[in-house]
Amino acid sequence: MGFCKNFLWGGATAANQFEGGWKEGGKGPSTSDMLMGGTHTVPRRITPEMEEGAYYPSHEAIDFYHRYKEDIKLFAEMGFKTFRMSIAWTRIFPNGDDKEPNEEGLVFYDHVFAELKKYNIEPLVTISHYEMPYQLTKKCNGWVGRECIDHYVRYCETIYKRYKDVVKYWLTFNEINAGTMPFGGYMSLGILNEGTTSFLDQVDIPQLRFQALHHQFVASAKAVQLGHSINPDFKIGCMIAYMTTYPYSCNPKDMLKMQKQDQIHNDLCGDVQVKGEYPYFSKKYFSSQNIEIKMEPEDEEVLKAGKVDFYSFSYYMSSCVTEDESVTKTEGNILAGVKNPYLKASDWGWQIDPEGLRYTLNRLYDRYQIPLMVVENGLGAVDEVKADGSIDDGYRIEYLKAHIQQMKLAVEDGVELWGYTPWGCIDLVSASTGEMKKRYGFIYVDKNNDGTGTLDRKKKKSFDWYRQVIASNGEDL
Ligand code: BGP
Repeated sequence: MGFCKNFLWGGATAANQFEGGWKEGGKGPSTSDMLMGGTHTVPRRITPEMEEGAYYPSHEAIDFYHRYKEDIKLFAEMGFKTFRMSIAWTRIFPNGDDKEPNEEGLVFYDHVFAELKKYNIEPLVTISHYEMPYQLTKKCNGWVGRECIDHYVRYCETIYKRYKDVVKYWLTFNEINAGTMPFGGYMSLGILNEGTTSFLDQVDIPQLRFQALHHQFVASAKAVQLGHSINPDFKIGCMIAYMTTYPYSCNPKDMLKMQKQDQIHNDLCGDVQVKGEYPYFSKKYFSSQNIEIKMEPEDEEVLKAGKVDFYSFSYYMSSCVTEDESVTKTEGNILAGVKNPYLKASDWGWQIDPEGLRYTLNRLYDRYQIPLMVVENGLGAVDEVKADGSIDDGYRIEYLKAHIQQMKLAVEDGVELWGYTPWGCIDLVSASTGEMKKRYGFIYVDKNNDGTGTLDRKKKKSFDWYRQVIASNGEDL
C-alpha cells in the first residue's frame, strides 16, 4: 500500500517571496515589502521608512510576475499535480480598504490559473501568506484592529467569486500559529512597533498578539463559511507551522514542559480552526500571561460555523525542550531549542528529523480525524553552480527522500494524507532572513542577495529525481 492514486504531488511558494513586481500592475505595498534586512541569526523587521537598496532581493524576487509561463512549464515537466501559491492581497486591494478591487491584479491571476489549467495542475491557494496591505497595518496596527476582519472577508469574497471555477483548494492563513510566537507579531500579524530601531529592541506584547490572532481566527472562520456558500465543492484548510517537540530527557518535568509547549504553539490554532472552539488549556495560559481576549457576542458561533475541511502544515525540523538550564541550545535562525544528539542540523540550525514527520502525521490524524496535507517541507542550503553549469544537490534529494519514506509509512499506519508540496520548489527569497542564498528549489534561479543576477532558471539534480518520484507515485525514490 502506498500513496493514494490521486495524491497531490507538487511544490509550494508565496507571492511576496517570488513574484517580484512589487509596484507593478497597480499593486500596493504590503507589510512584507517593508521587511528590511535580516541575517543568519537576526530575523527581518518591518521598517516603516524606506531605505534605498535595503530591500534587495525581495522587491524583484525571482520575477515570477513576468516569468510565470516559463516557471509553470518547468513545474509541468516535473509532473506537478498541484501548485501551492498565494495571492498577494495588495494586487487585489492595494490599500486593503479600496472601494473597488484592482482589475489588473485579478487579471494577473486569471492568467496564472489559465496557465496551470493548461497542464492540469490544480492550484492550492494561500489567501494570506505572511503579508497584508501596509496601509491597513498603519491604520489599524495590523490584525490588532478588528476592522481587518471585514477587509479580509471582502478580499476573500472577491477572489472566491472570480476564481470559483478554477480553484478548489484554499488555505486561509499561512502558518497562523506564528502569532503565538514573538516573531509572528510582525510577520504574520503585521503589528508595528514604531519608534524602535531593531528587531531586538522590538517590544513583544502577548496581549496584542493573541488579540490579533483572535481576529484572524474569526476572519478565517468567516472565510470558510463564505467559501462554502459560494462553491460547496471548495476544500478550505488551515495551515500550521508544526514544531515537533520532544522532551530532552525522561524527566517528567521535561515531559510536562514539552506538553505545555505543544499545546500553545502547535495545538491551540489547529484546535480553534478544526474543532471550532478554544481548547480547555488556553484559559489558564491566557490568565497566566495576563492576556484578555476581547470577543464580540457572535464570535463563538462564528468559530463553530467555520471549521476547516482539512489540516495542512509545514514541517522542517524538530526540537527538544528541557528544564535543565545547563543543556546546550541550538542556534536556529528563528527558534532556538535544545540540541538533539540523534539528529543533524541544516546550516541554519534546523534539526533534520524525517521520523518526526511520521510521528507528527499520526499525532495530528489522531487529534483531528480529518485529511492532512504537508504543504511545506525541504532543506534550505547554499547550492553551488559548477563550472559546467550543473548543480549537484544530492543532500536535498537525501532530505526529501527520507521524509517521503516516512510519509509513506504514516499512510500505511492509516493516516489520510492528501498531498505533499515541498517548499520553494523554485528558489525564492527566504522568509526568515530575506536572503536568496538559502535555497530550497528543484530549479535554481540566478539571483543574489544584493539583487544582482540574470534570473535565469536551471534544473538542479533534484529536478529529475522529483519527476521520477511523481511519475512513480512515490515508489521510485
Ligand atoms: C515557512 C514559511 C515560508 C518559508 C519557509 C522557509 O515558515 O511559510 O514562507 O519561507 O518557512 O523558511 P525560510 O525561508 O526562512 O528558510
